[in-house]
Amino acid sequence: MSKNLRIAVYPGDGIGPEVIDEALRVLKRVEELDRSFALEFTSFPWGVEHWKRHGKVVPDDFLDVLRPFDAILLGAVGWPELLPDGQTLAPLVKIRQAFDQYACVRPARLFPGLKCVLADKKPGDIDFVVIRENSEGEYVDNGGRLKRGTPDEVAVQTALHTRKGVERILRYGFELARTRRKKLTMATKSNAQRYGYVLWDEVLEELAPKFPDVTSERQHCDALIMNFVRWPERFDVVVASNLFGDLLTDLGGVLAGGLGLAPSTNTNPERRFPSMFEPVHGSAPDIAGRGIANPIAAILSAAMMLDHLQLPAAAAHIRRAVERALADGAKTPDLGGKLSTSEMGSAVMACLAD
Ligand code: GGG
Repeated sequence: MSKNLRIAVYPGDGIGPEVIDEALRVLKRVEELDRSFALEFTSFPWGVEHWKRHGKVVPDDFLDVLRPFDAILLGAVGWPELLPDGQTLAPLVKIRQAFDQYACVRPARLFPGLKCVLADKKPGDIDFVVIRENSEGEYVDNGGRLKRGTPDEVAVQTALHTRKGVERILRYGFELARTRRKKLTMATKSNAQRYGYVLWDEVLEELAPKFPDVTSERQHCDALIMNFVRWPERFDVVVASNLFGDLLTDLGGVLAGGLGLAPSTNTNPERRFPSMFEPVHGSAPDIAGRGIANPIAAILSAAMMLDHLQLPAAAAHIRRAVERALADGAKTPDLGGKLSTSEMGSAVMACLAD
């Protein structure tokens, strides 16, 4: 009997709809080939266009609309010339927090056939996963502004780190490290941030003995960024706060061939709410509408969605096809090639059939 799954699709702005179209084509093809599951997609045209028509980026009840779905597939949000970043990004952050999608999983793996921006690094040297704490930290909407527009203006933005939040994301990282090369690195900045990151350090120290098979360490985030560039092969699982994780994963994406390839999850591990899957990249207004965006990050995000939906064979099928297409030389302009977005999608589809 086939498993029926309902997927909410939020293509968003800029190149979001272009790359999501290709991810949907690939998902539909895998569904046809696999036959053990059926995906029902419902698309929500939210974002800048919705704002132009209704004065809001998303409808007021958008969380209630999304809640019954099995998963959410997101493209990209934002168009700074048309709307302040804070407005377009807010629904994305609200989804992550309201649905307790506390584990943002962002793998960085250099595929065969791709060049690394670092001299002498090859596939195998770049293979790590950043686990970004996704529900609190620096992204909590906690602050305010005083004396606006005056020379004495003040802005306060307070990060919030809870023991529960830090402990559960570190546990998630340790569990993942157990299935990989058994090494965990935690990003900290406890030399300068004497409250929040000291809590992170203490929780790591308390948890480490519970995972004796995993080697753990902490690095100040500034040094960690430098070490990503110097010695990427030394990293396996990296756990970071919300903001640090956001910053580290743009670099991780570039080390693994480019942001056009970097997938991401926003996972609620307990499955009480739908999880969300999205490319790491943003809406890239500079290339929107030109049909040249790389759809691989969206396609790999769709594969991560299938993994979460407990369809590992279908997910692996997509990943193999992507790997094969890239090894055969399929490349969009960001990778130095000439393929359009849909030609890249077709190259992956062709490899699915093999
Ligand atoms: N692919 C989703 C997207 O558009 N992300 C843009 C962005 O700025 N994200 C910030 C974040 O992930 O916190």
